[in-house]
This record gives sequence, structure tokens and C-alpha cells, in this order.
Amino acid sequence: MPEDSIEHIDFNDLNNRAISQPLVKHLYTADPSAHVFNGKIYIYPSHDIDAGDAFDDLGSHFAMEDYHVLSMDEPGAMATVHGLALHVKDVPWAAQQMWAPDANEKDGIYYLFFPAKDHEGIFRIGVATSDSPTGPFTPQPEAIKNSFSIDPAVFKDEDNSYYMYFGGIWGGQLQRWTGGSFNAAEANSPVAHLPAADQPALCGKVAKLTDDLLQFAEEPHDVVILDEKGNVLLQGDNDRRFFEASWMHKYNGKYYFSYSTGDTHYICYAIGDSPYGPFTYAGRILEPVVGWTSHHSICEFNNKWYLFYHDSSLSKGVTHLRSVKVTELTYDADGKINTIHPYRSK
Ligand code: FUB
Repeated sequence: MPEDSIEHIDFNDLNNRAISQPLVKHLYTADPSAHVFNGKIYIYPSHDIDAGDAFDDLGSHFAMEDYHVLSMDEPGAMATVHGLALHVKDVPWAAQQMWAPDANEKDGIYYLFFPAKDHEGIFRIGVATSDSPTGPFTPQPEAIKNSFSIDPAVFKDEDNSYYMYFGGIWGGQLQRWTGGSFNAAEANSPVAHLPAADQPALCGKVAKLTDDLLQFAEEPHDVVILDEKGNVLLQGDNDRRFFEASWMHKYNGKYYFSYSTGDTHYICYAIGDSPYGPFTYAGRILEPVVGWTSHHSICEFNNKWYLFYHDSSLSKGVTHLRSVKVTELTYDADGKINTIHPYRSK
């Protein structure tokens, strides 16, 4: 929901109409990546703070410094906020802006994947490990080699391969890498270097991870999204094209790639037959929430599916002070996801 409409919102009314309430209220959390480990739900969110940075279209006001993991016995149960999982000051290569993380598990080791700006102001993606799903996590000394941009989401396929989906335009810098190296020109413009509106949209990325989950095993591939006629989505198709917040889940043998459309505030999805795609646009999962960003994850628990998402209702619309929520997600008989409206109509 765009910021300019926030002053007209009656937040008491909105919170009464919200389909779900914040999982925690004593700190702000966002960008929830949910996983089930050992029968319990673990949520890896951003930890939103107000660091006083000016609002801009590069997202400088998202000045997060650390991560705390949440856990729940089941959806609807009370969420526990665990201690410090990782702080930017303990990551040698990172300088600032600990944005949306994800996690996964392999052979009893838990991996936290996170983006941050390095000491040159370039977003990279790092890995930190722990023997506990709640951390504390020990970071690798360097970011993943050749990593760039933001919003890592690590998907474990049924053959035990792990894939990282990532990328985000505007402040996420994905458009600065189209020439193969970082383009620092017009540093204050969120849209410089984006394709023209009638050109194929910039794609999110996917790369298989090495067996130790610490590096890319291959050059990242484009996550191509096609329309119903098999044409690639165009950059000007703001209601459907990729912006940020990748997620992957599998349902009935199909790969569901979901993402945020950013400046149009939708969570959409596209379906494919391989983790690499191509994916065909299939619709909206979540209509706009209060706050500029929308970011989600999807996970199955006890044969039901859940959407974890965030909004800025608790902070009364402050874009960078968000709260994680959860609601059930359902499919129709054809495997299409039923669109979720985050607030009941009046
Ligand atoms: O939380 C900072 C950024 O906002 C995330 O990386 C984006 O996905 C958006 O939610």
C-alpha cells in the first residue's frame, strides 16, 4: 500500500480487519523466511530498527544491524524470540544493511544466508553456520564468491540439491550487474541501468550451491518468467514482473517461484517443471499490505500450507518498521493459489 495513502488510514479499524496479527510486538521483524526443522517452525526475519536514516528509493532507511530467529510449535502458537543470531560487526566483509535472510539445514548444521553491503557499498550474500537452528551463527570470513544483490532464499529439492534464488532491483542493485560487473554510475538513482519498459524484464537469479552450501556451484542463471502465451514478461509490466523477495516451494511435483513486484506491492507466483524454470506467471498470492514493501515465504506444516508475510500495521504505516504475520494458504483443484486479502473489507 503506497505511503501517500497512509495518513488516511484508521489503524484501529485496519487492525480489526487484519486477517492476522503480528507474531511478536516488542521488536519489529520483516522478510520472514520460514522452515520446519525437527517438527518445529523456525522463522528467519530481518530485524527492523529506526536508525534515523533518510527515506529514499534506494532503501537507505532499511539500516538493520542484526538477526534474531523466531520459533513456534505450530501456526497460531506463541512465537519465541531467540537471542542474537548474528550481528553485522561480527561479519568481517559486511559494513551495513543486514537485509532479508534465509536459512537451511544439512547434516545437522544450520546455515544462515544473508545479504549486506560490503565496505564498498556493494550488496553481497554471505553464509554463517551454527549447530542450532536459532544460532548464534559463525560467519564465513568472505561473502560467497561472485555473489551480488539481495534476498537469498535457499530451496532444498527432493534429490538433496540446494539452490539459492536471489536478487532485487532498485536498492537491491540487481540492475547494476547486467554488464557482468558492478556498475557504480548514477549511484543515487534506483532505476538507472534498468531495461526499458518494452524490453524483457530483469530476472531474479538461481544458482545451485556446492555440497558444503558455502559457495555457488555454477554461474547464476536467470529465473525467466513467461506470460500465458509463452512470451517473457516485460520490464514495464510492473504488476507482474520480478522486483525482489524470491521464494521457491514445490507443490504436487511442480516448482512454484514466488516474488514481490515491489512498486506495485503484490506477491505473485509463477509455476515451472524445473528449479531453473522457465516459470509461467500464475497469479497473485497476496494483495498489498500496509507499508511499501511486501515479502513472504511459504511452508508446509502438518499437511497445511502457510504464508508468512509482513506489514507495517503495528508501527502505523512506518515503511521500515514491519511485523511478521502468518496465515493459511490454500490451493484450488488445479494447483492455483487462492489470492489472500490481508484485511477484510469494511
Ligand atoms: O528488508 C529490506 C528489504 O525490503 C528486503 O531485502 C526486501 O525484500 C524488502 O522487504
